[in-house]
Amino acid sequence: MTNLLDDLAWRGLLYQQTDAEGMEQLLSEEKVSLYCGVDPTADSMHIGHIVPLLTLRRFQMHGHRPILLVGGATGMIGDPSGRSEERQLQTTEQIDLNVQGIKKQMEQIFDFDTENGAQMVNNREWIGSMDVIEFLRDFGKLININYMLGKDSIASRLDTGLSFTEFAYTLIQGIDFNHLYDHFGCRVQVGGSDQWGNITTGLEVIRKTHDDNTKAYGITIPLVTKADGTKFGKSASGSVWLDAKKTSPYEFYQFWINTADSDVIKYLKIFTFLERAEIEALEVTVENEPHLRKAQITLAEEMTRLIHGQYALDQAIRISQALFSGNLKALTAEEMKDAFKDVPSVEMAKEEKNIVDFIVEATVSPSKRQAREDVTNGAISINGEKITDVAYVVSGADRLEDEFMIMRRGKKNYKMIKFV
Ligand code: 629
Repeated sequence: MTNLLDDLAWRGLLYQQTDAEGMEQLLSEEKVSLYCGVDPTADSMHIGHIVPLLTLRRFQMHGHRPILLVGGATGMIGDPSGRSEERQLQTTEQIDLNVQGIKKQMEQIFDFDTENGAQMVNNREWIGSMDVIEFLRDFGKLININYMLGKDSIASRLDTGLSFTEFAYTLIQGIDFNHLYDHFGCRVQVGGSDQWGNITTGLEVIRKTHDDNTKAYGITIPLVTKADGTKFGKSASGSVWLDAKKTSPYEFYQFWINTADSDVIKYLKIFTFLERAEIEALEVTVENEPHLRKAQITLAEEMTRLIHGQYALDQAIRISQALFSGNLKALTAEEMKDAFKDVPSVEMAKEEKNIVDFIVEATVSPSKRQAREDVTNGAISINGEKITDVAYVVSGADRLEDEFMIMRRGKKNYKMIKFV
């Protein structure tokens, strides 16, 4: 098996390391426990969250043991790292709901019952019961204000404003690392590059509360970037969520399919468990036959299967093929709704109407004359069925679930008609 750190480096997953040599030595000597935390700011994770989690899985595949921390306590505070503005506090009830959602998603990504199965923890377990005097005496005293002011996440907010609450956040995360070090034998913390300050605070706490030869390490992962400079992880409709109710498996699949040639190999390295030889073979196809989009298809399949499973992947592929071929009849009403979510839509009344009038009212063709011509030429279809008779009457039978219709003009112009 290839060396884990070499593999991580090749994948572009190593950004900063607190002690690269020490860590290399550690991993060559023993199987370790390591952790990454996610704050329950929403009831679902998005694809930005999974990069460090997938990295933990890579460690797990090499025999190490992942600890997944859900920030039931830190989520009550809000991490200032990488943010230019103070956060709005969320209610305990909302945080609790979010914790449930995130735990469920973590359970889907990891193995829990093998010898080095993942463990899940919630920092509310130890932070929740700590009183303020204990916090200030046992931990506050360890950290110098000057040290904290040197951190990016804090320094960058001094001008625009930072509450004491968010200022104290980094120390809470530091206490977590110390707690996991003591009670779970955790030696390494992994996070995105924005987590560097919090990870090093943890090492500081560990150093101050233990003797000199204790050893813990931190590594960060670079921010995922796009070659065109726009922000990674957004689709037309916003963040790409893991929750199928927020981002359908079809949208999820499409997000990856739409990856640029200049990004796709990088993403295969970061997000998939394909091996080096397989990724290098795909790199050749991007060079020689980019129009086949083999690398994008592989990426989309791997990611959709990983997050949503084989069945949802098959469905996403079916929708994509139906859209590509124009054969909408192969789809269920549910699949059509999903497929055309981002297509322009118009609202119309539930009335019987001549096809030509209907087309004009739906703004599918610009004029009656054009509409008549489009119908006669066979350019118009309703729910995948061609309509060539200008006397055709659009009725309830053309409505899917009595609610909507997909109308197509020419090869690619779709419109969703919603009936009200
Ligand atoms: C307590 C809380 C800990 C350790 C970590 C944490 C959460 C951490 C944080 N992370 C981000 C989040 O939760 O805020 N303070 O949204 C997010 N993370 C994944 C990556 C990240 C980071 O979950 O580390 O860099 C995004 O890629 O922003 O004891």
